[in-house]
Amino acid sequence: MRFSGFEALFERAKSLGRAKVAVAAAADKEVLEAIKLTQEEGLITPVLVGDLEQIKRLSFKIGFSLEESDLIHEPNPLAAANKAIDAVIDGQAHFLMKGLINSADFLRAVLRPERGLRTGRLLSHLAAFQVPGFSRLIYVTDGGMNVAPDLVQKKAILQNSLFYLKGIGMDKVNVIVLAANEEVNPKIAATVDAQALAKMGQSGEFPGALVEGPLALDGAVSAVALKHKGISSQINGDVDLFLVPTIEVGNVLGKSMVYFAGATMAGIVLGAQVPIVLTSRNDTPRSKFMALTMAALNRTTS
Ligand code: COD
Repeated sequence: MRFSGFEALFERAKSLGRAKVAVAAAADKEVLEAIKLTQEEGLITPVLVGDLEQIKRLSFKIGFSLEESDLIHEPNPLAAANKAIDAVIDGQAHFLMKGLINSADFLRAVLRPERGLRTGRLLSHLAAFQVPGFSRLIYVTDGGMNVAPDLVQKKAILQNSLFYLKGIGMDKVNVIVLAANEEVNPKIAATVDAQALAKMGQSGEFPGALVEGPLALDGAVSAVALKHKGISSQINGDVDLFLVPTIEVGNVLGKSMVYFAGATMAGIVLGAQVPIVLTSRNDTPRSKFMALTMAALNRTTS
């Protein structure tokens, strides 16, 4: 099973009933707008942690009634992150969302050794893209958290994404380990790692996934390009998930889809005790809404 777009993801998430999200440093207009939308759609109810005076002022401004929200007053952003994480650990919320706090500070709070959300697994970022002209969602990992993963980390990043995608109902995932070309060159680590990951796939280490690489972007999305280049690929242009070599490649690939191709993007962090919504200020309300949807879907499978 594949998701044709965010609408299909949303319908599935909605069928699971409301999830509770703890929002760290929630006094942010765009974040509250996304929370308002998702609550109105019956997807979530929030625990809002932050400066209550500001949360109330902003909520009033956007017409968001706080009647169904749990409220925790904590004006300091880092302390708010810690309290939101506490709410998750204490079972008051199914997942976590970043508000008006620096991403790295927020992630460090998530990773704090005591009362953090560590599991022993590597935390990694998974983004989903609805790209005009494509009849399926395209996923990219990791363009948001791990800066320059080694082979062991790439394997863990791939496992996180496959665990998520299988958990939401995808029975077969076509994975391309992205590089700039198809030849394995010892001087280009991305190609060496890609070959190693493809071999792991062949020996059954990623059940439910077809893993190929190294492959450049054109061959991942175009059977015609593969034919021109004389490359045989079982995936044959039908990629679901890109595993990228560095954070920059993932970040640029994702933003290119958004800014050059008009794609909508949503992303979450996987590998912690619960999914984590880590949106940036530039994300559109729809993008934040869809990130909440991705996390809500994952509540029992994280
Ligand atoms: N998964 C699990 N544990 C981790 C991870 C991870 N991905 N990263 C670090 N840890 C653990 C380490 O094992 C260690 O115990 C502790 O956390 C601190 O490790 P450091 O010193 O390597 O980590 P930091 O604090 O320097 O950085 C961690 C960040 C997540 C903040 C860092 O990786 C980062 O800034 N990533 C990029 C985030 C970003 O800017 N994204 C841009 C788009 S939003």
